[in-house]
Amino acid sequence: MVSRRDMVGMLGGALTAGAVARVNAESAPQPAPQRPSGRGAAHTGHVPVRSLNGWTLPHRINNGVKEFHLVAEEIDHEFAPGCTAKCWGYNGTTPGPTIEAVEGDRLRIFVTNRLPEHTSIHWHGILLPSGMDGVGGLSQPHIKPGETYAYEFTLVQHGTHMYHPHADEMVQLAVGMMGMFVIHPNEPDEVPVDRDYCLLLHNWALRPGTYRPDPSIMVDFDLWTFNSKVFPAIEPLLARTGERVRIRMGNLSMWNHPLHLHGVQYVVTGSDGGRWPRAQWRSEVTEVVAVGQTRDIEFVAVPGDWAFHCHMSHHTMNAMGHGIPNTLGVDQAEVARQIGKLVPGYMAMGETGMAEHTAMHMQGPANTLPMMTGVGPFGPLEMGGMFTVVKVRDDLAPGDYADPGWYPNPSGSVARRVSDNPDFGNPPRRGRKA
Ligand SMILES: [Cu+2]
Repeated sequence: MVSRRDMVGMLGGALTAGAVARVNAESAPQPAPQRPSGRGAAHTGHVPVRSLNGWTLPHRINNGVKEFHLVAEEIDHEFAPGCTAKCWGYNGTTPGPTIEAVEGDRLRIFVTNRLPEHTSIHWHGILLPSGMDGVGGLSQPHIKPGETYAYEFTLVQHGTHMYHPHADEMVQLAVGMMGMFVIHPNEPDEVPVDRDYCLLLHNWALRPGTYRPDPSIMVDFDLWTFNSKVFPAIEPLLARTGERVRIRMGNLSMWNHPLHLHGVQYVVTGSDGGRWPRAQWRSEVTEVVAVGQTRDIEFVAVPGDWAFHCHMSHHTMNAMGHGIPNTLGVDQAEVARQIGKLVPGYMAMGETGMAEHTAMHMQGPANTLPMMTGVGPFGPLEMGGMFTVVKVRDDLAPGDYADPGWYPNPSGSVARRVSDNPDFGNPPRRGRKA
């Protein structure tokens, strides 16, 4: 960790507190790195981070500097089979590829703008010189269409960070421009992890039947995503029983998201501020990742298929109408009969609940996912959006990320039906005669 006071001396690009004096003495505006960059994360025993449904940006070493190249551009993005949209991202994807580096690395990041309007990149949470902070108009001129800018700075911290434009943000974030920026510590972890996942939380106003996210929307979104995918297109998170798993979560959406994991008490261990001192770790089963924040959670994997999702229940749904009358408990048979004369196949919705509103029953507008979807080993999962499954198996090889299918529950360990009579057992019910 470095203090703000250390930083004042280090902004010129020194690597550690111990190097501050040396840099001050040399007064070098762009000092060379203390040692060459370019060691992989493996150098310090850290497993490479795995971006769900995503990828890590390759780099090259140029004179001891790690060089990355991001290209801002329009892309065709698939949220899940059956729903694609024109989005903006980096190097062909939203989110853009994860940038992964090690504390102490000197970086040069080229940013080429292939968008129809200007952009910039802000390195969110990263300690760097003011002129590298990427706020268009404040810290630099905007990057005009066709131009390439170079950002250059030395990493003086570790942690889970993000990158995003600081230019026409309302539009550029709303259509998918964002990425993760993971910095590993420059020394081995006291408590190493075996699997290191990362994902970005986001929301999209992709109105049913349309193909471009609407940037003007502030609260009323249709799609809620982990790394720009909705369930069931979100990859499961795999682990072998007993492995220590970290999930790094960043939030560049317009809502806060309480992320809930079944099956374990996880420990919240870090954020933009790096891996916290152990005295600050705390056990939770739900952690709010607020807008603009990152959070790391860690747990020791126990066998099973465990739901991992946002606990805002509308955030585990896909497109739905929010302005409709409440039909819960309303007999709509006559209305359905009348409408059915005009619209063959019309089905009244939601008399007993929304469970009927699943993939099996509903054919929505073009390019529009069912509100709830996904099928598990016991039937429809009735989820969408920010939902996936942590799959833990005894026999998974270390580093194996191939989906092992559904959990084979040991015999006798699944909830079972004991009666189909509603009077079964006659338990006490207030206001009812026994
Ligand atoms: Cu949420």
